[in-house]
Amino acid sequence: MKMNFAALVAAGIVAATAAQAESWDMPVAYPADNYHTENAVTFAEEVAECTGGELEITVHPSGSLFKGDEIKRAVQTGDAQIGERLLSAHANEDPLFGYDSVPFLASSFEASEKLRAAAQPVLAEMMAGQGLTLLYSVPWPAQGMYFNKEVNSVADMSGIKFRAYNSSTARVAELAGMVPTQVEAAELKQALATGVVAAMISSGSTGVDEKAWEDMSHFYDVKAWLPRNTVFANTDALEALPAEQRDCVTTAAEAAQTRGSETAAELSGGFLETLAENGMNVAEPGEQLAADLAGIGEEMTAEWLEATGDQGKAIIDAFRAE
Ligand code: PCA
Repeated sequence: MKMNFAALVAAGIVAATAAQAESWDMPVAYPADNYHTENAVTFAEEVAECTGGELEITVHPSGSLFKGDEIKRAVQTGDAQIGERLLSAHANEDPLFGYDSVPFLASSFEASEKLRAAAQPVLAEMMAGQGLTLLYSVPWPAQGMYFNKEVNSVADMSGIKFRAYNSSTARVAELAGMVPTQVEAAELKQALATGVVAAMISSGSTGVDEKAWEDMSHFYDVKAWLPRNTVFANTDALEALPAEQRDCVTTAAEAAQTRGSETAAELSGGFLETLAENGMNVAEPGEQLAADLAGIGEEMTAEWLEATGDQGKAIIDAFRAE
């Protein structure tokens, strides 16, 4: 029996829309209930709605598809079409990726947004050169320091095993006489529980995700910087989409950036309250600690400017001019 296309669809032999729908994988490094991941899921839903279901993006949380440190490469090679990554963790490729982790340069949500805007042209161009299209980025709350004892100065940190997530966090550790180890968030709880690391710099958000109070006792709200998670697509995959679908991705990305940034700011105070409610000592750094860290910050700012030259200076100048 000969059947036409409509008859095949009606008979369930061919699925008319499913056959046309494009499926993208979106690996992310952070847990499903973290606001970055929830924001990415909403982004994917908006893209699905806008494209009438023709572009389906599946978010894979907690480094389950690709580990945090593999995500950028996976998107570059096309093994994933889109992904979210802490770009500052790639500052070893190019120090400009670390623009958001220069100590005390931008330590409020407002300043973080200005710095993002100032860095956007340089960042987009660098990523384009790697076959990636920058879509949106969302800040983490300001970074504080977690320890399992009271710390009043950098001298008190000597020899502590410190979890790093990028080269800035490793450099803070080195300059403070600590011993840095790079650990992805997905492995952080185990590293803390087994004593591989005993301290870290991160936000209240990650502290709550990891139940930091089970492993550490003190949080110092030093507000070192607000690193960002950045979402980018494989440029070839993006360009292979029909123009209307590409527009859907761009529009949803813009909305995700605004929504995610607002959510981060709304939640940040509550994270610190949760740390305190669970018994952590949450405090401002004392005078000596703040002064010591300011000194480390100055040194690291000079190092970053030295490493990035005119481009780094242009970002800081544009940030200050905003
Ligand atoms: N959480 C992420 C990066 C910065 C933050 O606040 C982490 O610790 O991996």
